[in-house]
Amino acid sequence: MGRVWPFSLWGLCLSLACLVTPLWADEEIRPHWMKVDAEKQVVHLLLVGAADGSNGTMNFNGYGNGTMTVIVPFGWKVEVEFQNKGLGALPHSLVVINEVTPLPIEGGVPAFPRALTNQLVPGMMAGQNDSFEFVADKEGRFLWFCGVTGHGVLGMWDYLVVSKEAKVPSVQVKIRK
Ligand SMILES: [Cu+2]
Repeated sequence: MGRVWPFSLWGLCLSLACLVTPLWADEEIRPHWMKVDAEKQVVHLLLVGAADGSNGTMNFNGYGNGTMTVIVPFGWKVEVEFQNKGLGALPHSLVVINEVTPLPIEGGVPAFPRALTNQLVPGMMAGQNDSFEFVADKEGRFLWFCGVTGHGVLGMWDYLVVSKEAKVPSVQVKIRK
Protein backbone atom coordinates (compact mmCIF):
# COMPACT_ATOMS: atom_id res chain seq x y z
CA MET A 1 0.00 0.00 0.00
CA GLY A 2 2.91 2.31 0.85
CA ARG A 3 4.05 2.16 -2.75
CA VAL A 4 0.64 2.90 -4.23
CA TRP A 5 -0.01 5.97 -2.13
CA PRO A 6 2.54 8.32 -3.81
CA PHE A 7 1.04 7.49 -7.20
CA SER A 8 -2.45 8.34 -5.94
CA LEU A 9 -1.11 11.64 -4.64
CA TRP A 10 0.46 12.31 -8.02
CA GLY A 11 -2.85 11.52 -9.70
CA LEU A 12 -4.67 13.87 -7.35
CA CYS A 13 -2.25 16.69 -8.16
CA LEU A 14 -2.70 16.06 -11.89
CA SER A 15 -6.48 16.19 -11.52
CA LEU A 16 -6.27 19.47 -9.60
CA ALA A 17 -3.89 20.89 -12.20
CA CYS A 18 -6.41 20.01 -14.92
CA LEU A 19 -9.15 21.82 -13.00
CA VAL A 20 -7.22 25.07 -12.62
CA THR A 21 -5.32 25.11 -15.96
CA PRO A 22 -7.33 25.96 -19.08
CA LEU A 23 -6.79 23.47 -21.89
CA TRP A 24 -6.86 26.21 -24.51
CA ALA A 25 -5.22 29.62 -24.45
CA ASP A 26 -5.46 32.57 -26.83
CA GLU A 27 -2.26 33.75 -28.40
CA GLU A 28 -1.56 36.56 -30.83
CA ILE A 29 0.61 35.48 -33.75
CA ARG A 30 2.34 37.44 -36.51
CA PRO A 31 1.91 35.08 -39.42
CA HIS A 32 3.87 35.23 -42.67
CA TRP A 33 0.56 34.86 -44.52
CA MET A 34 -0.68 38.32 -43.50
CA LYS A 35 0.76 41.47 -45.11
CA VAL A 36 -0.29 44.90 -43.90
CA ASP A 37 -0.13 48.25 -45.68
CA ALA A 38 -1.09 50.62 -42.87
CA GLU A 39 -0.80 53.72 -45.02
CA LYS A 40 -3.27 52.47 -47.63
CA GLN A 41 -5.29 50.56 -45.01
CA VAL A 42 -5.05 47.30 -46.90
CA VAL A 43 -4.51 43.84 -45.46
CA HIS A 44 -3.53 40.93 -47.69
CA LEU A 45 -4.28 37.42 -46.45
CA LEU A 46 -3.13 34.15 -47.92
CA LEU A 47 -5.58 31.55 -46.65
CA VAL A 48 -4.64 27.97 -47.44
CA GLY A 49 -7.22 25.21 -47.28
CA ALA A 50 -6.02 21.85 -45.94
CA ALA A 51 -2.70 23.45 -45.03
CA ASP A 52 -1.83 20.61 -42.67
CA GLY A 53 -3.44 17.65 -40.94
CA SER A 54 -5.22 19.69 -38.25
CA ASN A 55 -8.90 18.82 -37.83
CA GLY A 56 -8.53 16.00 -40.36
CA THR A 57 -7.23 18.52 -42.96
CA MET A 58 -10.46 20.58 -42.66
CA ASN A 59 -8.64 23.80 -41.83
CA PHE A 60 -7.48 27.19 -43.07
CA ASN A 61 -3.75 27.74 -42.47
CA GLY A 62 -3.87 24.88 -40.01
CA TYR A 63 -6.83 26.16 -37.97
CA GLY A 64 -10.40 24.90 -37.88
CA ASN A 65 -13.45 25.07 -35.61
CA GLY A 66 -12.95 28.77 -34.97
CA THR A 67 -9.47 28.40 -33.47
CA MET A 68 -8.21 31.30 -35.61
CA THR A 69 -9.53 34.87 -35.54
CA VAL A 70 -8.42 37.51 -38.03
CA ILE A 71 -9.15 41.00 -36.71
CA VAL A 72 -9.43 43.80 -39.29
CA PRO A 73 -9.99 47.51 -38.56
CA PHE A 74 -13.31 48.84 -39.78
CA GLY A 75 -13.10 50.38 -43.25
CA TRP A 76 -9.92 48.60 -44.35
CA LYS A 77 -9.68 46.76 -47.64
CA VAL A 78 -9.23 43.01 -47.30
CA GLU A 79 -7.44 41.21 -50.12
CA VAL A 80 -7.80 37.45 -49.88
CA GLU A 81 -5.83 34.88 -51.80
CA PHE A 82 -7.13 31.36 -51.32
CA GLN A 83 -5.22 28.21 -52.17
CA ASN A 84 -6.16 24.60 -51.73
CA LYS A 85 -3.01 22.83 -50.64
CA GLY A 86 -4.94 19.60 -51.04
CA LEU A 87 -3.76 17.50 -48.13
CA GLY A 88 -6.46 14.88 -47.86
CA ALA A 89 -7.09 15.20 -51.62
CA LEU A 90 -10.38 17.02 -51.06
CA PRO A 91 -11.73 20.07 -52.89
CA HIS A 92 -12.14 23.26 -50.84
CA SER A 93 -13.46 26.81 -51.24
CA LEU A 94 -13.83 29.96 -49.17
CA VAL A 95 -16.63 32.42 -48.45
CA VAL A 96 -17.09 35.08 -45.75
CA ILE A 97 -20.50 34.57 -44.16
CA ASN A 98 -22.42 35.95 -41.21
CA GLU A 99 -22.12 33.99 -37.99
CA VAL A 100 -25.20 31.79 -38.30
CA THR A 101 -26.60 28.85 -36.38
CA PRO A 102 -26.83 26.20 -37.63
CA LEU A 103 -23.96 26.44 -40.10
CA PRO A 104 -24.90 25.96 -43.76
CA ILE A 105 -24.49 22.39 -45.01
CA GLU A 106 -22.94 23.81 -48.17
CA GLY A 107 -22.45 27.10 -49.98
CA GLY A 108 -23.12 30.19 -47.89
CA VAL A 109 -24.28 33.75 -48.56
CA PRO A 110 -21.36 36.20 -48.75
CA ALA A 111 -21.56 38.79 -45.96
CA PHE A 112 -19.67 41.26 -48.17
CA PRO A 113 -20.15 41.68 -51.93
CA ARG A 114 -18.10 39.12 -53.90
CA ALA A 115 -16.41 37.80 -50.76
CA LEU A 116 -16.19 34.25 -52.10
CA THR A 117 -14.06 32.06 -54.35
CA ASN A 118 -14.95 30.23 -57.52
CA GLN A 119 -16.48 26.76 -57.22
CA LEU A 120 -18.03 27.49 -53.85
CA VAL A 121 -19.92 24.19 -53.50
CA PRO A 122 -17.89 21.78 -55.68
CA GLY A 123 -14.66 23.33 -54.41
CA MET A 124 -11.31 23.82 -56.06
CA MET A 125 -8.90 20.93 -56.36
CA ALA A 126 -5.40 20.69 -54.91
CA GLY A 127 -3.07 23.33 -56.30
CA GLN A 128 -5.86 25.60 -57.53
CA ASN A 129 -6.31 29.11 -56.20
CA ASP A 130 -8.56 32.14 -56.47
CA SER A 131 -8.65 35.61 -54.96
CA PHE A 132 -11.19 38.24 -54.00
CA GLU A 133 -11.29 41.50 -52.12
CA PHE A 134 -13.82 43.50 -50.17
CA VAL A 135 -14.05 46.53 -47.93
CA ALA A 136 -14.67 45.67 -44.27
CA ASP A 137 -17.49 48.19 -43.98
CA LYS A 138 -19.61 46.22 -41.49
CA GLU A 139 -18.66 45.84 -37.85
CA GLY A 140 -19.00 42.47 -36.16
CA ARG A 141 -17.96 38.86 -36.24
CA PHE A 142 -18.07 36.80 -39.42
CA LEU A 143 -16.89 33.37 -40.51
CA TRP A 144 -14.28 32.25 -43.00
CA PHE A 145 -16.20 29.25 -44.29
CA CYS A 146 -15.60 26.37 -46.70
CA GLY A 147 -18.67 26.01 -48.93
CA VAL A 148 -18.01 22.42 -50.01
CA THR A 149 -20.79 20.09 -48.86
CA GLY A 150 -20.32 19.07 -45.22
CA HIS A 151 -16.96 20.80 -44.69
CA GLY A 152 -18.27 23.69 -42.60
CA VAL A 153 -20.12 21.44 -40.18
CA LEU A 154 -16.96 19.33 -39.89
CA GLY A 155 -15.21 22.45 -38.63
CA MET A 156 -13.73 24.05 -41.73
CA TRP A 157 -14.39 27.57 -40.50
CA ASP A 158 -12.66 30.36 -38.57
CA TYR A 159 -13.48 33.88 -37.43
CA LEU A 160 -13.15 37.30 -39.05
CA VAL A 161 -13.75 40.25 -36.73
CA VAL A 162 -14.26 43.75 -38.13
CA SER A 163 -13.59 46.19 -35.32
CA LYS A 164 -13.77 49.94 -34.87
CA GLU A 165 -11.43 49.60 -31.87
CA ALA A 166 -8.66 47.81 -33.77
CA LYS A 167 -5.96 50.10 -35.14
CA VAL A 168 -4.09 47.44 -37.11
CA PRO A 169 -4.96 43.95 -38.35
CA SER A 170 -4.02 41.08 -36.08
CA VAL A 171 -4.45 37.34 -35.75
CA GLN A 172 -5.34 35.39 -32.63
CA VAL A 173 -5.25 31.64 -32.38
CA LYS A 174 -6.27 29.16 -29.74
CA ILE A 175 -3.43 26.89 -28.78
CA ARG A 176 -3.67 23.76 -26.69
CA LYS A 177 -1.76 24.08 -23.44
CU1 LIG B 1 -13.37 22.39 -47.48
